[in-house]
Amino acid sequence: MSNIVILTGAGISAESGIETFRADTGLWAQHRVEDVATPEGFARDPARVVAFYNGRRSQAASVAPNAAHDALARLEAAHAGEVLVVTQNVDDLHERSGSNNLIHMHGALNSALCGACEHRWPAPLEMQVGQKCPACNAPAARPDIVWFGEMPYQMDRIFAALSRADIFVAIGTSGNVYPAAGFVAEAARAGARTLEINLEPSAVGSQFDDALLGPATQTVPEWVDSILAG
Ligand code: BV8
Repeated sequence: MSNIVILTGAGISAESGIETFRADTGLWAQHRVEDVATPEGFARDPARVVAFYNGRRSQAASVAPNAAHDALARLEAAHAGEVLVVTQNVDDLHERSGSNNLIHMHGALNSALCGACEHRWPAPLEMQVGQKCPACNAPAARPDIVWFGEMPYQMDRIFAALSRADIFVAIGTSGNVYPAAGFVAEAARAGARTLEINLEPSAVGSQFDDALLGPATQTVPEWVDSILAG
């Protein structure tokens, strides 16, 4: 009975129509990271940051999960051991496909966070700057997103899962952002077999035991079928 930890990145949602970050025409070619994905950028120009995430929230709401998300939900339902999906994505396509054992390590578009008391509540489609927190009333609402320089969520739970993983798979992630890019080394240290699924080898591709190259909507269902076939 194997324990499987799966790290996903923007590539798994690309074929649903959500832009990745580091492609030539991706989000980071259109926006400066420092402006929209750091606490300092939010402090300088909250309207710009809130508008950036409002746009991405409405885009995520207009697309559907694809065959790769569906295959991971099918794996969780049918596999005898633990299946944990750790996603860097802030869209909700994994949960809409039916994945339940899921960690959003970089936050979620559909959640709002109070910068004063850390209360969380469902984000409206259009957040406003200075919206009041329903718990403490401070005008300190922000998107519940982990920006550069902030601590990703549920790291203790992720490292505990990596330490007991038999199989670690990274899907559609470029291996440029830490600590997620370090999970393959952590899993390998714990004795897991490691697999990268991507269009091309990532920045940490040489650290994986195996690679499956091709679009996620084809490669992920193929891999899930092979695991479920035993
Ligand atoms: C932290 C906000 C302390 C969310 C994002 C070690 C060394 C150097 C630097 C650091 C280090 N440790 C930490 C740092 C600093 C920093 C960092 O990593 N900097 C980098 C740039 C060097 N990290 C942090 O600040 C993090 N916090 O470290 O706290 C700490 C330390 C240790 C332990 C615990 C805590 C916080 C990082 C959070 C960043 N937040 N954005 C948002 O707006 O969405 S980053 C952003 O990048 C997104 O979250 C995104 O998910 C993430 C990763 O990007 P990818 O998902 O990989 O997307 P990308 O476009 O790059 O790649 C797409 C891939 O898909 C490609 O490979 C492509 O080939 C593939 N693909 C495309 N289409 C398909 C496909 N594959 C298959 N099928 C397809 N169809």
